[in-house]
Amino acid sequence: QNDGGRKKRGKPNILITGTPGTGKTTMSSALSEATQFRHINIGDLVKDKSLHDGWDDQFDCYLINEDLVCDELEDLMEEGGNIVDYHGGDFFPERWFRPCSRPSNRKLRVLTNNIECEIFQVLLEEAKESYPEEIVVAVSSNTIDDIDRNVATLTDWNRHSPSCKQT
Ligand code: DAT
Repeated sequence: QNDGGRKKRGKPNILITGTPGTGKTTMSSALSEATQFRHINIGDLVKDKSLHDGWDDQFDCYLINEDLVCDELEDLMEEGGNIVDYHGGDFFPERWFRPCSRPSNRKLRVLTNNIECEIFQVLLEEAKESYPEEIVVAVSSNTIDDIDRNVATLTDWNRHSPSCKQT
């Protein structure tokens, strides 16, 4: 089919990451409502679709099977328009969150949420090692006002860069 030579375009994907309890799910829900992007809570997905290798008694959580998670999400991520909510992110394929070719789209595929604790620096460094540094954005989310402000900022960025080359 002749599409005028245009490459497939899609909405960006956004990764919301940070330590547990710092408001990732709260912010992802609000952002999903504001942007109509799909909210994917990895913890819930792993549980609902059994994408794990059993329960870990020591850490009191499922042993996530990273390959199964990536297989499950591949089509949706290629389509774009996803908010991925998880306390890690180094195992996701980089292409899911890579920067767009247009300079105006160069922000924010990856967002690191919160807060003033040591582990935050570790996560931020991890995110910067896993993704191009210019798309990693750290925000603080210590109050409800912070959430509103972050959602407004992200929605605005998204509005100004609604599409991006995914192929
Ligand atoms: P996470 O998904 O990172 O584990 P959550 O969204 O479930 O975190 O939030 C944990 C709790 O903190 C929940 O009771 C809501 C509250 N909370 C989240 N973000 C907040 C914020 N910016 N200010 C105040 N409370 C917040």
